[in-house]
Amino acid sequence: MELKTINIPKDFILGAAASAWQTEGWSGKKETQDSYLDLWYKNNKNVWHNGYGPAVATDFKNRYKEDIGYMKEIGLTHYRTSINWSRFLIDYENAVVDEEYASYMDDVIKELIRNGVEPMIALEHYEVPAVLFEEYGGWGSKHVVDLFVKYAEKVFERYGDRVKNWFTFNEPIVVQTRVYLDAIRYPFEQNTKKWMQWNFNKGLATARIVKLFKEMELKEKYGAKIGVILNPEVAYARSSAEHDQKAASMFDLFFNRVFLDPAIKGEYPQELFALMDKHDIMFDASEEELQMIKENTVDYVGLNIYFPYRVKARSTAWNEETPFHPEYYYEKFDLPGKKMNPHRGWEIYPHTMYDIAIRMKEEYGNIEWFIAENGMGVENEYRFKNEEQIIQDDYRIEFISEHLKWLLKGIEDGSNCKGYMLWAFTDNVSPMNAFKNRYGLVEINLEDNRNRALKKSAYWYKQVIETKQFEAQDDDLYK
Ligand code: BGP
Repeated sequence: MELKTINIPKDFILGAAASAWQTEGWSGKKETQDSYLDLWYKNNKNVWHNGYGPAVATDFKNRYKEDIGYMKEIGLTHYRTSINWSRFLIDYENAVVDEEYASYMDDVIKELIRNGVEPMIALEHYEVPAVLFEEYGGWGSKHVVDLFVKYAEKVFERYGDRVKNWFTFNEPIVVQTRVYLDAIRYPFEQNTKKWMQWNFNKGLATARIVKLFKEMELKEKYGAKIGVILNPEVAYARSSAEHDQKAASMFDLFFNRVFLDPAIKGEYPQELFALMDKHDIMFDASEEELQMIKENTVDYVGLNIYFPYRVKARSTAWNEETPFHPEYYYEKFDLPGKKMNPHRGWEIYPHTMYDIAIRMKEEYGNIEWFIAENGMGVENEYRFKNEEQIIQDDYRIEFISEHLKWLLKGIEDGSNCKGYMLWAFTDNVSPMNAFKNRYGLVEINLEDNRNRALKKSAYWYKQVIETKQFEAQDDDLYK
């Protein structure tokens, strides 16, 4: 297929992402400062690939100056990460700040800005403190919501004058889906009602932080914005038939609209209330809390988009003895001939970028948004090293190009998308898969003292940032 040159709007942001727990490591962490992820890792090390986990990660805590140097070299203008709640405080009830961690964070932010890289920061990327998980049931508790607001206030007091891009959560649906819905993560409890309460409490927490943000006048004083980073899994029905279409819309309701609607529209879909009632999974929400959500919607959203989710109507009976699961209404559909990333087991379908872009325009008031994560994890990348020891990750370059191409087409058709953040800046630790699949522009060599090296994609990305141009397949669909 022929290649065509694609132009990127001049003000379009091209950055890269990571998170605190996936990079920083435990250096300097106190015994009482485990996060939920640390707790899971400690209780279940055997499921983490080759035993690697958050303990050392990429050692960013000690090597951030070196890493920010690489950001500068690549020309990244934005870096998205998180502040680790479990480490930022030493007393979660009274929001007592850990000065050592806070000054490290302060240095990271200064160093980023000094090097021309805008920090974009989430307050939680699965780093809910372990002790709050054990004592109160984590996000199932409204008290934990109160504590999160107290924590956020301290963070804004410290860094609110310098960080312009804030987010309450990264992928707020993920932990409870793995833990309470699918029961594949510690502590392996299938409990759909808990799942729904976590969903609601995180939606509420977002609204409360938006309110706090307004009260602290961070927008007025510093031009800052507050949003949330969600991971809608764009649902495609097997067929145009009504039963398959319904399956897709049920999936969308339970996994996408459950966060998109309250955050952007300030309201939960009415259909969701009826379904929660029917299946006895109604969340506990007061009138005041629903009002809080209504009055405090986000300024913008980040979306993490990796793969499409294909569904069909159920063809087998639901086992009525198991707790309700949204799968009651759908089954996963295995599209024949689909293109796969076999390492991660995710379908590659760049058109998803266009579809979500148009959806944001048409169904969500064309709110400002950006791609907060998209990328390709590949196993054993060492085999692609050339003689100069540079990983030739042409598959990643193609993956990014094709996704960017469709995203830009969505912008051309009016979607208010402002940027693209690649997952990830460096290789880092995934939940459970650890260092198995590598995502980075920058290689982390575990065999060689975690030394860093730019991959071919880093040089390519640098050029794209500089020229605001790249080449992609000239397929008919694009015309
Ligand atoms: C997103 C998370 C990231 C990152 C990424 C890649 O869902 O926000 O933290 O891990 O997915 O997925 P994985 O690491 O599971 O391969």
